[in-house]
Amino acid sequence: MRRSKSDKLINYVNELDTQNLLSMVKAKYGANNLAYTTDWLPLHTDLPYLDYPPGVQVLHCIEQVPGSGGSNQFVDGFYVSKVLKEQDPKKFDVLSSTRLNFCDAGNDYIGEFDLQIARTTIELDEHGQLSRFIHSNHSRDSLMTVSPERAIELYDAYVTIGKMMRDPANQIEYKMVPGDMVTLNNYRVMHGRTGFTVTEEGSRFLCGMYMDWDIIHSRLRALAKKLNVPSPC
Ligand SMILES: O=C(O)CCC(=O)C(=O)O
Ligand SMILES: [Fe+2]
Repeated sequence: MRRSKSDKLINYVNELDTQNLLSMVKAKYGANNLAYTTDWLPLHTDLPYLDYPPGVQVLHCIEQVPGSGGSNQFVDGFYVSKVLKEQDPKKFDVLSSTRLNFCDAGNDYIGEFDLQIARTTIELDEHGQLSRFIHSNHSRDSLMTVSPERAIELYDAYVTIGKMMRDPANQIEYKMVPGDMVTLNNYRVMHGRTGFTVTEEGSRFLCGMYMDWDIIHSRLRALAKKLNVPSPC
């Protein structure tokens, strides 16, 4: 098993990571994922086609392209949802009650796979509070299992929140340098990347991994007990 430095710190890696626990994010010939190209990678949360997507993602920069390109954008999905709710509650309701279909199909080292799920962009808990924000347009299925009338409303709301997330005022942009490590709440924060060019001067390589909130919370509680301090969760 390959283990990263961050894994040793927290002592847990999501066993469902389909890339053998760690994902090697670099441009590859015959890439089966947009992340493994040099293209612009639109804002998304990871693995939306799983019933139980990983709660936390870690991206560790090993190599970065010199010059332009290869920088990351981060957007708080809860923030854009809250603003949408204030500005257009009907569209917020559509996005929190209408499911989109997600899929990922292909062939990799475990053989053929065909992952599919339908879920809402905005998930609410029993008190109507935001509990998850899941978005990935490039993992969205062309299939829509709602009525044509609802599909029109859904696209309308989807375009509105899409414009909000692409507004630079709602984004943090950062170009990682080797040694940087970004940790993201994958149930809330979207990440994207500008396109880049691989030259003789340099390439780009990030090492990614996932963790689950269950285990992080469990670790925090166990540590709080051991250190005799109040548990943060
Ligand atoms: O290349 C990047 O900066 C991010 C790639 C990505 O989205 C991922 O590994 O999940
Ligand atoms: Fe990603």
